[in-house]
Amino acid sequence: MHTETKPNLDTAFKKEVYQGLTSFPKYLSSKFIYDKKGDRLFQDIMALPEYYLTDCEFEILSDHKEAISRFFYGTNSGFDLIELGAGDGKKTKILLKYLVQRDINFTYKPIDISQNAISSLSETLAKEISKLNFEGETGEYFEVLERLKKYNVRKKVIMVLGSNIGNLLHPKAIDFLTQLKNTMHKDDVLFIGFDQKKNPQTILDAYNDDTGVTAAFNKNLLFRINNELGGNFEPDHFKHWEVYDPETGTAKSFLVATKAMNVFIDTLQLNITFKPWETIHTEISQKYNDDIVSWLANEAGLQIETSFSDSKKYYKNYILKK
Ligand code: AVJ
Repeated sequence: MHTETKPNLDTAFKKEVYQGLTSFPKYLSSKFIYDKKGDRLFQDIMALPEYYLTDCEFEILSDHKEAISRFFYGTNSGFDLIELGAGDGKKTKILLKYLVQRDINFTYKPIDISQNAISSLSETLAKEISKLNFEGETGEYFEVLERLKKYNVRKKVIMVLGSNIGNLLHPKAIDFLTQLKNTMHKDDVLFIGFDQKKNPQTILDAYNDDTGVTAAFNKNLLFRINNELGGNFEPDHFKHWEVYDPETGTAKSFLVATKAMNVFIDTLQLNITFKPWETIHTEISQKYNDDIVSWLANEAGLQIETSFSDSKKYYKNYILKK
């Protein structure tokens, strides 16, 4: 009898790739897109004219930095500004510069799943805002939440920009917000961005640029499996496909096999077959309105204190409290 040796699934990446590619229908998690190349492709996405999210949030932070900061200020002991999914910090810098210029007592604690992002962020911050106190950390949201509990000496401002929460389905988003709430005290605030429902075409275009940047970003999952897990995916034979459902507000990304294929992933000792036009679901980017945000917040035991919007009303940043 042929006995299979069990592959050693000793990292989240291996475990989840194995899980997702042996499921039906197949899926992979977008959180694994972000290696050095993925980070760069996401920066390219943020610079796309179609990807309105970044510009809208930039506008909100620039126009309302004074009003927003007022919710941050604590007592004399100052506050910790903890950013989940800090990325390249382009938008955050507006607030950081404003706070440092005013000699506000705070420490910036950026956390990101990408070690690469945290390293380059540390470098640019040291250069551009030399008076800033900061301590960066690497990790996934849910594992990092545990560590948040240790920042309990003074007021906490938790910041989640970029509508990053949109990668989570509602039950997971509630879970995430609940866990954030559990780390918060009465005066702590959660400052969080939610991309809003709008013309479905505008949303679809944001995830479907014809320069192919988003396609390359999505396919980076396959490149990472090839490079890090010894896979032999042919990314050229997968097509990036985006759908947006205006009823649920969910944008969904897929990689679609354009022909029958066999793929072998060496470190997982895994053979996968693709039928022609078979899909891998890779990402959701949820869109919201005030009712949905307030429902999610309430489910998690949080309240909307106020919100800030851009002039086109495409995007909103909310101040949530316990
Ligand atoms: C970083 C998760 C907010 O979903 O809009 C951009 C990632 N995916 N284009 C998003 C993304 C495709 C982005 N987030």
